[in-house]
Amino acid sequence: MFSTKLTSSRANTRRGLRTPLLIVLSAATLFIASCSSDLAEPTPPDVGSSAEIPDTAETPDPADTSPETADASPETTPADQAAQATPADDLSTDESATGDPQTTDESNTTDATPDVAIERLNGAYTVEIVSTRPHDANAYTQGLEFDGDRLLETTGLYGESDRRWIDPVTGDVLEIVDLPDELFGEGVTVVDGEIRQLTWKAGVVLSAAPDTLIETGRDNYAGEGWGLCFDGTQLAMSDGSSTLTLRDPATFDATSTVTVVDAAGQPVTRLNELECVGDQVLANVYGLDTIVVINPTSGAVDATIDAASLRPSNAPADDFNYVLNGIAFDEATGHYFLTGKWWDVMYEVRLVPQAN
Ligand SMILES: [Ca+2]
Repeated sequence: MFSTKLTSSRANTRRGLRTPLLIVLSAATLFIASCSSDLAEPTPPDVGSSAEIPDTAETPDPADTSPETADASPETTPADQAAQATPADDLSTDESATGDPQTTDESNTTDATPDVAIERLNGAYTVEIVSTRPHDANAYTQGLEFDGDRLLETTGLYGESDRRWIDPVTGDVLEIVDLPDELFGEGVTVVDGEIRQLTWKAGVVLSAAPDTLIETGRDNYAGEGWGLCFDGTQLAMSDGSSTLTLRDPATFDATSTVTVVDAAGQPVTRLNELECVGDQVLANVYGLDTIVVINPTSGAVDATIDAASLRPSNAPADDFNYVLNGIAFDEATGHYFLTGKWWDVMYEVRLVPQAN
């Protein structure tokens, strides 16, 4: 069950680390802003070009720098701690910081249509909020997926990574298992009753039992691990570049790769958290409020989803740690659950075609 002691300890640790981190990130953000008026986020290493993303390759990868930077100087002032207070100490009771899910929750009333048909997405979409749910603001979200009426979430950072079952209504952590400190957790999916969780740079995919979340095995792969999803036949995996790697779900062996390109034929880099929906793959684009919808056979971007309206009050603008990064499709309603790293809320949304 959810351990208050464990979470409080983790929360205190991270809060203590956040002030120097913000200083470094603010400096990086100012530098980036001086280089680009269009995008204030950095480009992680080993990514290609993209028409939407200016070249900011000289800026450090925030995922790469944040743990180390944070470890360097953990001092935090009382004022900082107060300013950084989150609802994570008691997710079940603090509704003031989470948008009061009761006032906006329509999902279990008139809007729910069980087991809706999955429509292929094509064109440009925005999101319409159906409900707002609490989310652990100490969760550096890397993967999110429904399994029945539970949500499976994985988190990152060295020494803070875990996998957890959460209640999608209350946001309560129902079960949690930490990763070893040397593993930086990434995306997750469930394959035939087995959890598969990526790690960032270790080249290791973990297996775990759904009932207990306890690790049951490991397989290796080449390169970085970012996002993962399973369409019922094959796995799709991202590595922060514009490449999707398709894999055999039993062996985790790569079966093919495809380069994701936008309508202008430009590679779409920084593909991050994934969600397999029907025969399409949705991908967060790291550092952007945009989700791309990919044909995993051709690599074409069939659709885009503008989720810029979702950034919560606890996520500073232009802070590339608090980015959108969590997509879970709810087959019961056809809605999507979206959240981000360290966000204190998770949104249930429906997709709305953009005018014109
Ligand atoms: Ca997902």
